[in-house]
Amino acid sequence: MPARGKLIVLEGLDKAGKSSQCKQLAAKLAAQGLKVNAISFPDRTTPIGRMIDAYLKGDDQQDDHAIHLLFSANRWEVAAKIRADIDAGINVVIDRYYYSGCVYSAAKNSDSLGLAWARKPDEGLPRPDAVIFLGISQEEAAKRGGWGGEKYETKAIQDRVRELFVQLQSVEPEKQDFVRIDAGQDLEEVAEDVWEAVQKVFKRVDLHGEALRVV
Ligand code: NYM
Ligand code: MG
Repeated sequence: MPARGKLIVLEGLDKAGKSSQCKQLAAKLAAQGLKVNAISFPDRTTPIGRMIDAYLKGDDQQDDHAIHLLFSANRWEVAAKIRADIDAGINVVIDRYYYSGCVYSAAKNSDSLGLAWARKPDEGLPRPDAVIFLGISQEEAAKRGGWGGEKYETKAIQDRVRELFVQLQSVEPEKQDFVRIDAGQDLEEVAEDVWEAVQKVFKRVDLHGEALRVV
């Protein structure tokens, strides 16, 4: 029986370089003759994704809880396809997942929307075999600057998101999922660290015949 596909997520703040690292990783896996499907969240192409896009661009207002649930629904739309790909031996590389979902919503500091509440709607989704967290320091983020004009792209929110990512990585089960990589390095060094981490995941999953888990 062929090995199942692996589910790898890249996470981090805006400007951490996730999208280009995802692209490189998918290309490297494909170059090894492996099947790979690269996706990103939010997927702005679906009807729910278009509502999210309008919210992020400031063209539409949403209650904090309502938009949170839309981000989650946007993942559930694709959950069965992710599972089918993994079963068919296709590796799935994802740019942002429910970890972003939790921290960006909780960064609004609303009393009724903490990390625990934020995590609930994603329970039952396929759980990644590893989450590669591209960490950048406050200084490095400030140097890169140049956020766009989308919702959350302010220093105050990004600083709070950074704190919440640390908090999320300090509790189980998320703690087990994260592999932290210094994204302040040169792009090539980051890509090498990502590749090294991914190879470890492949070895671990195949060696123990680990089944895909759920959030
Ligand atoms: N974002 C992303 C959320 O607030 N919740 C989520 O569940 C996800 C997946 O969307 N600032 C936020 C984080 C980003 C914004 O994502 C757009 P990107 O990857 O920058 O296009
Ligand atoms: Mg962004």
